[in-house]
Parts: sequence; structure tokens; C-alpha cells
Amino acid sequence: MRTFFSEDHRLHFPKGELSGGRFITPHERPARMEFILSRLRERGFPPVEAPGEADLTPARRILDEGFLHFLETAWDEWKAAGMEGEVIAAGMPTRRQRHDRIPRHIDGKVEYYCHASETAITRGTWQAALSSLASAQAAQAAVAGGERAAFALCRPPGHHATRDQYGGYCFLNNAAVVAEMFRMGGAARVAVLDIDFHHGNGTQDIFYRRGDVLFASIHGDPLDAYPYFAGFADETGEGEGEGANLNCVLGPGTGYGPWAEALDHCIARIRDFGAEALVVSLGVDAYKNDPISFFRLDSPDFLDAGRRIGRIGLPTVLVMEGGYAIEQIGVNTVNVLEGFADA
Ligand code: SP5
Ligand code: ZN
Repeated sequence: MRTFFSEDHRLHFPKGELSGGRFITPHERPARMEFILSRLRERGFPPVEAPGEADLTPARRILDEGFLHFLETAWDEWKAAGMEGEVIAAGMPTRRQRHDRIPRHIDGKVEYYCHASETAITRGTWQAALSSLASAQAAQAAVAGGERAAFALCRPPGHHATRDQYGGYCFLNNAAVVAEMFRMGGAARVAVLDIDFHHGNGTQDIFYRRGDVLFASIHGDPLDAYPYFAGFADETGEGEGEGANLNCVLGPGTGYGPWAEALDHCIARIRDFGAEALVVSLGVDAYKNDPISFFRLDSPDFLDAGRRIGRIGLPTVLVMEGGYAIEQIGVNTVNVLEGFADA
């Protein structure tokens, strides 16, 4: 399987992630990529390929123009306003406040466009997010060009980014853009299968009112896990999108048995839906030793999950999302790919 990857991910490395009331070195850090790259080499995958430039045209169809402009200019505006640290949202518009006015001051704009203040923007964040999107787009092009599947080794991740908000370590929703590109390329129906431990609230948000893109996700119960305010089972889509959103919610301590059952449920829905292309939001934070998650998958389980996904038989782009047990992230991620290829 071909892998697309940009070294420019390194341009995004905030000093701090707000966690437990302290600033820690972010879980979502550049070293994650090293472990995946080294495992790909170890298992004899072809050398990774650098993508071309990101093409924002497909992104503009599903993302808010003001949001894109904000991401591009936030760091410079923040610095121009005399802020000394990294770009951090101290608040967010709350219940019964105005959501229809975009602040003029950068401090307010950051609050408007952010939904989770653990995530900082730094000088290189926009370039890194673009490079991550470029890898996803190159993988999509490879599959559109006839490859059975391709791996987009994306960093930063994307599935928490909505059409107009960043957060959860995500800025641009790579998986959503890939799904939209499959639609533009003529696939009548596209499915996004999200196996990251966290609910892909951004992807759900982007396609919630659309019947042409199915979003199916397996994740920690939002009553117990980030993103807390989305991902419940009764979120089934709206309008034309009614029935095209599937949330499989699992509690603390869930092991591979019930997780695999949920996976099979998602797979059955993807088949019934009649998807012609598949995008996998591939996070491996369902792993038992993940520091911020509570499922109990073991490394061989990822191999089995990959096989089940491969057996769907659709042209597939696998897009890297989360996974923070850094020493095992390579094995777990590549296990999904090898299981897929094996199917
Ligand atoms: C892409 C992705 O996986 N994003 C995850 C974002 C999670 N952000 C909130 C993390 C909250 C962690 N709480 C830490 C408790 C650890 N004991
Ligand atoms: Zn995650």
C-alpha cells in the first residue's frame, strides 16, 4: 500500500496542551510519526511519498471561508496584538450567547473559531495543517487513479475539526475533504468509517444534513469522554441526511469483543448504504495503554479490525487520526494496514 506523508507536520508543535489544569507537552506530538514511519519500513512497505501542494478548492465546498482565513492568519494577528504565548482560546460562546457575530479582536476570534482549548495554534500550524491535507488529497488521487487503497499519514489529525471550528488537536478535516473529493470524482455515495477512540464530531457536523455521505463511528461514550457534547446514539442525521449518521457508543473498559461487534454493525450499514468509496478515520487510541482513552484493544486486534475493513471491498483511503501510546502507535497503525491488505 502506498503511503503519503509530509515532513512539514513538524511545523506544528505547540509547547503546551492544557490537561488536568496544567500545561503539558502535547500528546499529539511529532514523534508519533517517527514510530509509524519506522514500523512501515520494518514491515517492508514502499517508501513514503511526499504529496504536492494542498488544493483548497474541494475544502472550500465544505468548510467556512472565514474559518480558513482565520486559521491562515491567527498566529500573525495574535502576535501583532502583543500576545506573548501560543494561541489559546480562554473561552467559547456559550448557551444563550450570540453565535451570529464574529469578533473583531483576535482574542475573540480565537474563541469563536475554537471548540476545545487544549489545542494551541503556533507559527507553523497552518502550514502543517495544509501539508496534512495535501497527504490526504494525494492518497485520494492515488485511489481515484485505480489503487485499491492508500494510506494518508496525516499530522495534525482532522476528525474533530468542523466546518468552522478547530479543537481536539485538529484544524482541517482531512477525512471529510477526501470524502468530498470522491463525490466530486463521481462516486454517488461515500462512507466515512471512524475508528478513532474519540467521536469524529467534525466529520459528523460537516455531513449531518447530507444523504450522500454516510458517517459511521465507534467511540467512547460522550458522557465519559471528549468531545462530550456530540457522538450520542440518537444523532442519526437531519433532513436529507436522516439515517446517514451512525454513532456506536461504548463505555469505559470496552474490549475487542463488543468493539468488533460495533465494527461489524458499521460495516453492515456501509454495505446497505451502497457506498462506492470508503474513507477510514484511522485512530489507534482504542489501544489498551492509550494515555487519554479507555478502550482495551490489543495490538493483534488492530490486525483483525483491518481485515474486516478490507473485506468491505471498497476503494479506500485510510487517514491517520489519533493514537497517543507512542511506543505502540507504529505497530497498531501498521497492523490495520496489513490486516486490510491481507483481506
Ligand atoms: C484526534 C484525537 O484523538 N483527538 C483527541 C483530543 C482529546 N482532547 C481532550 C483530551 C482530554 C484528555 N484528558 C486527559 C485525562 C488523562 N488522564
Ligand atoms: Zn482520538
